[in-house]
Amino acid sequence: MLDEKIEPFYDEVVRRNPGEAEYHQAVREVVDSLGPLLAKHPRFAERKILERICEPERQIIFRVPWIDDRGEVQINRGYRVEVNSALGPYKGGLRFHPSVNLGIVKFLGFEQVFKNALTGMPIGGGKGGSDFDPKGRSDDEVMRFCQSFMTELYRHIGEYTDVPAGDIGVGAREIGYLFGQYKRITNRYESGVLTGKGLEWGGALVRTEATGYGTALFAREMLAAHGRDLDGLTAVVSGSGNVAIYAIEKLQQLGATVVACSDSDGVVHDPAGIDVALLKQVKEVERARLDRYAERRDSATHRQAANIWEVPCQVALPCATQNELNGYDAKSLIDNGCTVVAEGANMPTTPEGVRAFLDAGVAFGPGKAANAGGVATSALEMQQNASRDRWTFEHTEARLDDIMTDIHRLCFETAEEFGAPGNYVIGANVAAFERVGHAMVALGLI
Ligand code: NDP
Ligand code: 2IT
Repeated sequence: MLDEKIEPFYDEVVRRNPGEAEYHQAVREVVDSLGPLLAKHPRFAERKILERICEPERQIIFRVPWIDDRGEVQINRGYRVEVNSALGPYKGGLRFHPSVNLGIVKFLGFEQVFKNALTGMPIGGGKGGSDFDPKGRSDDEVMRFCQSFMTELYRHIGEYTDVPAGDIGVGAREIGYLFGQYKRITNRYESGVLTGKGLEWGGALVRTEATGYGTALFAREMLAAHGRDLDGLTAVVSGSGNVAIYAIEKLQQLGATVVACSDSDGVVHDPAGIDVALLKQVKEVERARLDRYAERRDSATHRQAANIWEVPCQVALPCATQNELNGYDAKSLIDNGCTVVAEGANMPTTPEGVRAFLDAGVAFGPGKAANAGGVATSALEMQQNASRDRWTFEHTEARLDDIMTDIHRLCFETAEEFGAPGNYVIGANVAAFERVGHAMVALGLI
């Protein structure tokens, strides 16, 4: 496809997928990067690679009925969108959050295809989830929901077919209930069907930490490309879930001070540096809200409905959710001296925000590159399951570090090759699309 055909192509994607704003946004960002690549490989246009990538291979929507603790019937909607399997089985997380809808699952699955390609591991892309809201639900309710969800999902997944994992609202507890039901229905101990498992039953060391660690390592590489490091820098990390907690931990191990984090209610400001042990106790053990952190720490304050991006910092890692950082926020960060942004969440920066960062010369690492450490370590978990092996923390973390360093180098060098030095958005989109595109050409019209 030539450059002038991109606009009508995008219009057609919007027409065929009405009302799916996040999906349109994710497609637009990739498509806008691809002109020079499509000119380089005419075969991609002949074989309609872009058109096929934007049409998921399979989209599954199902009813999830379950009974709450009061004995009342609840009905949620479940999704699994299997976007592309040219490089390997569909791979990607499950999100349980009331905002989940088809457009959100499709945007996440679309991003996942490219992210997974960047890891260099043999994994295709997909995503799933439900509009189930785990907040305020008892452990038994979560279990009953997961069992009902898997009672339908099991027929669509498998270690060689589709391998889900966690995302927002889905951690080791939920993966446990999902895996237990899969095992019961299929009568197979098929460890490689899900990743993010507990360490006692097939999980891999470092998977819990991997996304956050990987994002911090990507930020380290972005600084290293300019002869700098994290030591002594001030950072801000939005969110306070799985990705945020371990991004904070690794940033601080690398010498930065993280002075703020957040949840959907507000912002914790802690100029002394976030106490990660206390944060884990509040969020992972007690499953409490973030204000409890501030109650227990003298140096910290909690402000409701505050804007975390107004806290001055040199490094910012958005690690909560999509479109959490807009053009105004980007301008605040830039005005306050921020020079490095790495996305731990998927598509957390709006198109206006991305443009502001690129125009200001901020080093901007898009999620599909910067947060790929989670899914890459999922692939390492699959590898350990397949070989019935168990690696040490140090060995696995060293693999993660190599993978993140390689992804950074690939994006950096691709951006230079395509005439956009320092533009990791173009570097990531082009390098990933090239990998998936070559595989799709080789596999014929499928
Ligand atoms: P968690 O459920 O562990 O944590 C999510 C965090 O983001 C919480 O602090 C939550 O606050 C906040 N959040 C979620 N939705 C919203 C919202 N609509 N508005 C404001 N805050 C919100 O999820 P993860 O840490 O796993 O995921 C965070 C991001 O990272 C997501 O974008 C996910 O897709 C992405 N990601 C996750 C990977 C993984 O391995 N887990 C891998 C790669 C990317 P609250 O508790 O108040 O809802
Ligand atoms: O967005 C993501 O990359 C994830 N939620 C992790 C996917 C995975 O399969 O580990």
